[in-house]
Amino acid sequence: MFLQEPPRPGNRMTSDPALLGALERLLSEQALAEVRQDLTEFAARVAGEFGPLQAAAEAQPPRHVPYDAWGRRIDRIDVSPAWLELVREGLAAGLVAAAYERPGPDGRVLQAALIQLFQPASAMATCPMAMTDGAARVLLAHDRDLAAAHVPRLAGRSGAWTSGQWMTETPGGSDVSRTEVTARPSADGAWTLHGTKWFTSATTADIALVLARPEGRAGDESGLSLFLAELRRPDGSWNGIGVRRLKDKLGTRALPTAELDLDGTTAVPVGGLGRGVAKVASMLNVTRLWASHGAVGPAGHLLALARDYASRREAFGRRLRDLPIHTHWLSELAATYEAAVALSFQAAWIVGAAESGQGDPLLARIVTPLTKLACARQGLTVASELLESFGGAGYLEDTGIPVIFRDVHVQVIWEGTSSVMAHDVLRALGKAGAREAFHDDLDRRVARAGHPALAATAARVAKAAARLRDLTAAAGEATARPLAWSMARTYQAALLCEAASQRPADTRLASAARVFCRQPLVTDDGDPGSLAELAYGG
Ligand code: UCC
Repeated sequence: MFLQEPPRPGNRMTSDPALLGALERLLSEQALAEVRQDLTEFAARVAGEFGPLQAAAEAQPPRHVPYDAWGRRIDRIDVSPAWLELVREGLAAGLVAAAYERPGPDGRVLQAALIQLFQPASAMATCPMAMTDGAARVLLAHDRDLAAAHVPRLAGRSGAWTSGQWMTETPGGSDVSRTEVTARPSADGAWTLHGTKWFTSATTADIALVLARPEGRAGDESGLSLFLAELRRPDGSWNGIGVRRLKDKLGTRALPTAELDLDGTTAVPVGGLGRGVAKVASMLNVTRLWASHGAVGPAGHLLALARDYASRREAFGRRLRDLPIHTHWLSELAATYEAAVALSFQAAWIVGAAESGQGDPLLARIVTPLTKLACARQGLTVASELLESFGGAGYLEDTGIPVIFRDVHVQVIWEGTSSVMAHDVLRALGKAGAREAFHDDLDRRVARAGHPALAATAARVAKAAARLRDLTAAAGEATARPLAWSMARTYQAALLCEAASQRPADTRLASAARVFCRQPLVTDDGDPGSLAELAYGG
């Protein structure tokens, strides 16, 4: 009987040219030399010992224990020890710490590699880390005292604290201006929080940043404030927190996501009262970067498996890799993956540069939602097609492939859906100087695309970039999605052409640019007629 050998991902630090190429482009030789060994050892652990931990975490999803044996309300949330170990491992490897130990572009680029490597074997242990990174940025930006007290332990490695991010309530996950949780002043100058948070991820956190409305404040965004709450009192009991239930989710099943009732949760305002949405936005910008890496990493892992499988699996008398139809398909997926890696790493560089005062915050402001929009969806699409590339085996739970596909799906939703990202791009384009920052950066990259074999491709990208200047000048809500996608695709195309031109001998990169640019880069809506009739069927 013929038996198929299972595909193996190998060590992606040696087998993933897109990932390695991005590191080589964006880190100096010295910086890469400093981190290469650690990254390679970490990638070996991802391919080896973390897989069984992930499987154990998935096999033991979180459990809510409302009462103890004697009838006392305890609201314990039991999570798999394997999942907690993955959180410890990720923190110890520096997934959060990298951005603080090396503030600037290098730190965010190194972090990008760590997240993209870890994500497919992490059982979503990256979720609390993303929020922790975001919380540290908020505190550094808005509250010097809270930052001094908390950032050293949030940005640490062994024994580091983690933070939650509690925004979503029943009136809306996108429209947080309708937040109903209230904050009441208490006698000692602290505040207490009251109400229900509808989606709270990673309830194992030590602290959470919570959006709430001080009593008597306006019922819109202007009345909101951001608070920091510790989840537990010194005796280990909940800080005025009751667990309604755990969420039953399509994926991210090892991650404890709960509905929480806040009833007297002691908290302190972050940076004083007011401007709650604007403050939490600095957290969202960080977690959106993580969500981008969180989609690209799993696509890279599945691509590595698919490449290995193509060398082992025979069909119709040939290995898959020798079937032209398979090669054509995988090359398209590889080109999209290459573009997603290029954009996600470039965004990490741009954000790191802006955070450390070496780069343009307006460019970071616009590139962040573009990156989340494109990379989350591309990671999901590529993962879906790669699942298919294993035939029926890709559909079987015990191959470990379906869990990756389920988990990657969340990246298009949390931290803002695609429409929220497109809307955020519009909002960012409206900031004085932001549009120019984006176009100038794009044009600089287009100008550097001088690869001799890419003349026609580079000309298409230049034409798209020029057309985009008109489109971004006249941007409106109805076409926000196609506009944001046009910006993201054109920027990715420019990054690929630029990268290929830096390394003319790397024919693989030039092919990636050509294949990626076969699709239309800019969507011109033209006059499509009655969209409402089409959308709603009447
Ligand atoms: O919590 C969730 C799950 C947690 C787990 C995450 C882990 C990730 C792990 C990855 C692992 C690999 S999911 C919940 C996610 N929720 C959201 O993402 C909210 C989505 N909604 C939005 O983003 C909306 O666009 C809002 C809330 C920002 C829009 O609200 P408003 O009320 O319309 O807000 P405004 O008026 O547009 O903005 C209020 C202020 C403005 O400042 P000023 O007044 O100075 O102009 C905006 O410029 O906030 C500013 N602002 C921003 N600033 C708004 N968005 C941003 C931004 N992105 N960056 C900077």
